[in-house]
Amino acid sequence: MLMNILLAAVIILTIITAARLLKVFEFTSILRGRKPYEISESENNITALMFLLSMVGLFSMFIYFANKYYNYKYILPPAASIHGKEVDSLLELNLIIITIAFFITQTLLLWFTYRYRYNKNRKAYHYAHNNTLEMVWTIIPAVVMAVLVLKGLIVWNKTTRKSEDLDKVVFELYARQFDWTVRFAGKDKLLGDANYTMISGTNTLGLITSELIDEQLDALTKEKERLEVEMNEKFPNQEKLAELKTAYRRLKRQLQLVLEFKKKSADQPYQTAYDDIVFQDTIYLPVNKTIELHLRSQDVIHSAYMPHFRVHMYCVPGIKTSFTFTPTITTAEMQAKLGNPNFNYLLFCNNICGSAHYNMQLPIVIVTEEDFTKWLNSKKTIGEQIAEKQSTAPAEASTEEVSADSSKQTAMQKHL
Ligand SMILES: [Cu+2]
Repeated sequence: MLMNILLAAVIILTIITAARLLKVFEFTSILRGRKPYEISESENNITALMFLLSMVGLFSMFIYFANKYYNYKYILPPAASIHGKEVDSLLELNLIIITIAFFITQTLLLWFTYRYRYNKNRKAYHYAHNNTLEMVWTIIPAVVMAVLVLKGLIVWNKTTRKSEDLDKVVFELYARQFDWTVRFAGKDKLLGDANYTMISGTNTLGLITSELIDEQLDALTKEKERLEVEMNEKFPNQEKLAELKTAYRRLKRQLQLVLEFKKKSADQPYQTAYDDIVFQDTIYLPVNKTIELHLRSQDVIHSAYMPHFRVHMYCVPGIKTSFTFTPTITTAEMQAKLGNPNFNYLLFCNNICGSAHYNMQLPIVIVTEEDFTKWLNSKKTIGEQIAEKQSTAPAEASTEEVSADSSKQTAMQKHL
């Protein structure tokens, strides 16, 4: 603290001294019969030389800092996915081009300032136009930009296209303030249908199955009746009544939409969700297998970021996004590589989405295919959860959630 105050005092005093010195120069030049700010030839030469010196300083600083900070610690951690290596080479290509452009333009800028400094015997040449020059500095950047965009587009297409690999692993990340819900597709490699109208306290993902439709219809009907009673009270508060009416309209619309699912399910039952696996703790993924990640959001825009896999994709309410990648290094291998036995891959939310945004992270463990299958088989599917719920408890008393909230805290503490 004291050091900071001293430092601030020194800086302020230096500025005041410099300002006073400038005043002194001004007065002495007036005394010598010169106009204030008229620059002598030697002063002009010194200024020009300073440009050359600053060029040396600038370049030395650039080389020093690039050497010091261009590494895993400050740029990106080692890539652990196939396309991650391509992303890194794109980044490197960009940096190489930018560095070359930086050295060329800054050399020209600072050298010209020195070389063509003011000289009273020289008159500036008016150089109005040169077509060749215009062509060169338009075409070269255009070609370079086109190459960069095309190379980026190739990687983008690869990662955002759904995979045709039959052996792929399909999972979904569902974001909401402030946690992630993970859902793995079962053997059918399909994520069961879901819709926002189906979202309830116990069905956070809005999954659709016939049981969940009935549950939702039941809950919505009860809520509708409750609202009706409240609206028909004898001496209603007008403001409250307006609020109730809006809620009632919304509820009726939701009920209508859920009823449509009910009708549809009579012809074609919703069955794809039964083998889905939903949870909220550590994600296990197999190494060297295609992973097809789907993303949704319940409330605001979130962003799923797994830096080691170079996976980064927005979760947008109302829009489904996706990302395909293949992890190449298991957690154990990465721990050995980094010499850090506590290392864990992580999933973050990378879009400031509210007050507890920092809380949106989950550990990821990359394991062999065998271990992954074992882990996945140890989890209960939605179908199993529904069956269990129906056999053990009457519907009303049930507190079991489709997504296991309670397991999250302990799992996070264990892993972080
Ligand atoms: Cu978020």
